[in-house]
Amino acid sequence: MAQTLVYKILEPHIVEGEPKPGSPIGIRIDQTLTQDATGTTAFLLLEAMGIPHVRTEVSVSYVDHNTAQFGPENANDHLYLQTIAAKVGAYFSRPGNGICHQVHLERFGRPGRTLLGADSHTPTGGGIGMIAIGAGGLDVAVAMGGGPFHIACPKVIGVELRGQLKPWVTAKDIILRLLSVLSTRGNVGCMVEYFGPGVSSLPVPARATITNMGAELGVTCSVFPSDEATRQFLIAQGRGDQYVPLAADPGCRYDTIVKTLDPHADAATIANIERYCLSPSGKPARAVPTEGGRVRIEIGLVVLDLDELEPLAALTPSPDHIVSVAEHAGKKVNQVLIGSCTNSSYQDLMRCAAVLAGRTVHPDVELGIAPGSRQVLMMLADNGALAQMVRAGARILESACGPCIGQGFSPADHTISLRTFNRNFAGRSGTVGDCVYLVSPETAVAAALTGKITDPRTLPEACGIAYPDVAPPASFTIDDGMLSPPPPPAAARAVEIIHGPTIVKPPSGEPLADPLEGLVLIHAGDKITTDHIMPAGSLLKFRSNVPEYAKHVFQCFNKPGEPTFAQRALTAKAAGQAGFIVAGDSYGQGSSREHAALCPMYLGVRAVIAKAIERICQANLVNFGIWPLTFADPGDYDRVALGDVLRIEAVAAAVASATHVTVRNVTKGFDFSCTVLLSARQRPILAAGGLLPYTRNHAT
Ligand code: MIC
Ligand code: SF4
Repeated sequence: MAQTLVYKILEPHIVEGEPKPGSPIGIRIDQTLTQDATGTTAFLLLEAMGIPHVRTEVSVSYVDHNTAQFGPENANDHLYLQTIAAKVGAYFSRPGNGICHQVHLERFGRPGRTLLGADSHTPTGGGIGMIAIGAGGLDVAVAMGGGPFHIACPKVIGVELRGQLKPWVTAKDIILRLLSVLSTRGNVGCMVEYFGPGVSSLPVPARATITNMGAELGVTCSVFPSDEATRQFLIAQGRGDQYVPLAADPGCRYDTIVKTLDPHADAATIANIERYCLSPSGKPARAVPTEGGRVRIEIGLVVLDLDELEPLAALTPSPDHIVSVAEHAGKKVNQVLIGSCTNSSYQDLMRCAAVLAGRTVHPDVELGIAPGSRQVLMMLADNGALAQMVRAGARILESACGPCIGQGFSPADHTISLRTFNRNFAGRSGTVGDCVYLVSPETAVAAALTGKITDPRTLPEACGIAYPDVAPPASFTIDDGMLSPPPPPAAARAVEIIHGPTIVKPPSGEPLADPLEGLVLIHAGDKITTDHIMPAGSLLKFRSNVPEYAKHVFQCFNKPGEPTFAQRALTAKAAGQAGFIVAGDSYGQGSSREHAALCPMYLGVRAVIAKAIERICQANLVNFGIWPLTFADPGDYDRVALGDVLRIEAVAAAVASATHVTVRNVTKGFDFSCTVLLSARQRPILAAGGLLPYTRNHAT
């Protein structure tokens, strides 16, 4: 049977289960990556599981998130990561070497391989033809030890690219358009596969921009074929021998995706689905009324004509809040930031440098540029582009995550910040009430010069700036001087792992009480992101200290003068009462940070009941002994309130085998039903109190 590319790569990696959409599978992981903000916990858990040596083809520990180093915490983490990497046989990418996803693409990504990363943007690797998946650190630690990674066998969403991008329209505009069609919700359990005549004109880093933001779609990963552009990229990285051609079989079929939407809330998405999607029978997709005043649309294929695309932007608070740049042209801009793992490649920055050459940044605009890697930075420095940027008035930032994770460059109140990043969740920039537009580097640099939102296609006429057509380089500068390979075994044995005093051993989970009675500690809305649950920014330095970091759980919902979420949770815990989190749709969107489960667990949270829970979040909850449940009838969400006491009987039996469980609202005196979101593999893990106690029990 003709196979999709996803299944061509996935099938030889399946070590448990059947390759049928929806059925649980375990896959062999060839490569792993961790970054410092998630990696410290991942390696501490690796140690806790007693895994002495990595058993993958390649495991890389990157330091790119916490590079600010205010106080000793970050540096202690770096030292720990450097020593544990040497001890267990992982590569160590030192601070300054670049953002994990960019460096991994440059130096390690290989078509046809699987990559598991403790960062939600790991799917960047799909740009080079990998099945690259983001996960919690504990799952990555298991994969480092040679264990399989478990997912539901995916549905495959086909995206056909036709035509070719016009000047000033970019890969970022492709993924923003796709976000306007598929949105950030309802894509759990799917992988996206790109194909069609439009693919060949996109170089690997442009493909990686698209697969990177597949994370915002909520899909497990996205993948491009491995073709001539992939071969050229690998040759230019001195790794031509790692090329293998890979593509879907002609005539393969993509899965049907069904969306049920509210015509009032989702009008724009419905219009975009009807415009850009085909039904399973190949006709234009059409919305059909269904129960509750909602509509149902079946999507067989998404078709994007690249020559029809225009520059787009995503507005705060969501990456799927898409508008055309032309529509917003003329609005005053105070800050422009170019970088992040989405858009900081050599070609991205060369185009920006060419636009800036011989010109000056608008006096009211602060322009920050962070090259994605030391390779990119060195090449810009060597060819003079860096000097052009500096001369134009850009502030050059370290090759790291920086402002993308709220580490500095918070915009002024009531001003517009244009960023080439991938996330614009409210407040992520560090400014409450921020107004962030996610845009392409071309749109960003246009605003940097004009001081207002500008459709870059107007630059030639309005400012005499010709489109900078930058070809992919025939060879990249290869210097792995800041990438330490694992030492030989004898040297590794002599390495002492340095656990600095600010690194606190992560707590382990416990089995659920039976019956489980608890207090609703929060009744949150839709799209609760991991940034809401466990904020980053200036708090990132507490990642290796759960008791300290846990003080900030749900901090954005705390009210002045009232006890914080953490205080209320700890009071309940001290009184022997469990905590429940109740939330709406898409709970746990965004980051892979397992602290969004680990810290609530530390505070005594034992169950999350939501309308829907995102994939990585669901896995992290189980790994840390928190029971993920969804309302069988979403209408029950409104019947539960903050402070209600909920009770679940016969917990052990439900965790062992039930598909549904009855929850009693003790305060209001009624019962409601919840779906038990557990795979067969996860049931004994939750019963044991999480993956760590489960592994420990099975080791003895
Ligand atoms: C992010 O972009 O939100 C992060 C910071 O890279 C996270 C990882 C983390 O929280 O450490 C992610 O995307 O997984
Ligand atoms: Fe770093 Fe931002 Fe990419 Fe996350 S999204 S890995 S914070 S650059």
